[in-house]
Amino acid sequence: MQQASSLAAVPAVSPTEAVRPWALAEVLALYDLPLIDLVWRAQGVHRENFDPNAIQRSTLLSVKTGGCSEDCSYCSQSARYDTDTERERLMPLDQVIAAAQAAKAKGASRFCMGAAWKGPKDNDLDRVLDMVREVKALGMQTCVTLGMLKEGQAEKLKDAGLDYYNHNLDTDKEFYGQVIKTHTQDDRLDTLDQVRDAGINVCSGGIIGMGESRKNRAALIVQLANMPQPPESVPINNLVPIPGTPMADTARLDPFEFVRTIAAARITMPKSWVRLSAGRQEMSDELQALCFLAGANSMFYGDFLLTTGNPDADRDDALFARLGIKAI
Ligand code: SAM
Ligand code: DTB
Ligand code: SF4
Repeated sequence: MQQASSLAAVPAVSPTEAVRPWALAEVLALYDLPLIDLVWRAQGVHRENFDPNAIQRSTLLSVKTGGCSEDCSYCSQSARYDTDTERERLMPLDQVIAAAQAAKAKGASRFCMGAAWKGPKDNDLDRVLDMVREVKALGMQTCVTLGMLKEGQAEKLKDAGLDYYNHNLDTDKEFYGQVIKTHTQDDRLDTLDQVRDAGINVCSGGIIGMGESRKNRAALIVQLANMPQPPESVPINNLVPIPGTPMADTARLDPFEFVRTIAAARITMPKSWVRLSAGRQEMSDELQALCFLAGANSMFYGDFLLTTGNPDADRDDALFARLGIKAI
């Protein structure tokens, strides 16, 4: 594989051509491009593979909140940190159905249910399976994020009609141990293998702005892009600093570095949906438009993510109208 060590060495990829495996130096060279060149190139790849004026919208619901055994340093839901997040038990089925109906009425095409677990116990999973069946019956795409899966659980989710499983690699292997100590990135990869083997679409991305280096960010993109089959959906989250967590005072990432990360994801994973995820509430409309120009074509829609806010649906509707974007 050619190692790109200078701008001249960035391979001139035909937009439709997926170049894999990606070398870290190649992706770092993408990050080093002038922003306009990088965004231009990402937009070219985007247009070859997607309608550039269409954005997929998913609504999130936290079906089990807080009290998680894991120590992820960014998370409001870890039992180890003193945050404002109140613990809540697994939500009753009728409340989940009502929330999904409301999301559908507002125009979301996918409903994502999140649980603050290391992984689901079998009896909890049975209740989530009912949620998946009922949401699917509404005619929506279904997604869950439940933590690490044990053998057989992915197949049960598939049988219930699950379309996507979200499980983020979150950060580069080298940086992972500085963020999370209660499990390893290999544990997460194991769950992703199970999801893939069960025939469920994979949704996996990460968080940036946690104090990682550009090299760490590029390495995460390389890892995702070089999977035997890249994730169908790649959420790029900007850290939402949560008071009480070890990351509460982390310095804010340069927004253009966020845009570069979206562009790098788009170029290296031409066929994947790249999701502009957490952190959107703090972004201006102009910055979001730049992210769409760089190839983001999916987002969370609705006033809440899991425990933090998201732009009001009305603000998003107005933004789409101003940009001439259609929701899908
Ligand atoms: N417990 C499950 C897990 O860890 O996969 C599912 C829920 S967990 C909250 C889902 C994802 O939300 C994490 O992998 C992380 O990428 C993202 N996330 C959590 N807290 C965040 C924060 N403060 N800022 C940005 N993203 C965050
Ligand atoms: C993902 O990558 N981002 C979403 C979803 N998958 C589950 C979660 C974002 C959480 C942001 C912080 C919070 O609201 O607690
Ligand atoms: Fe638990 Fe998931 Fe939060 Fe980690 S990210 S503490 S596993 S809810």
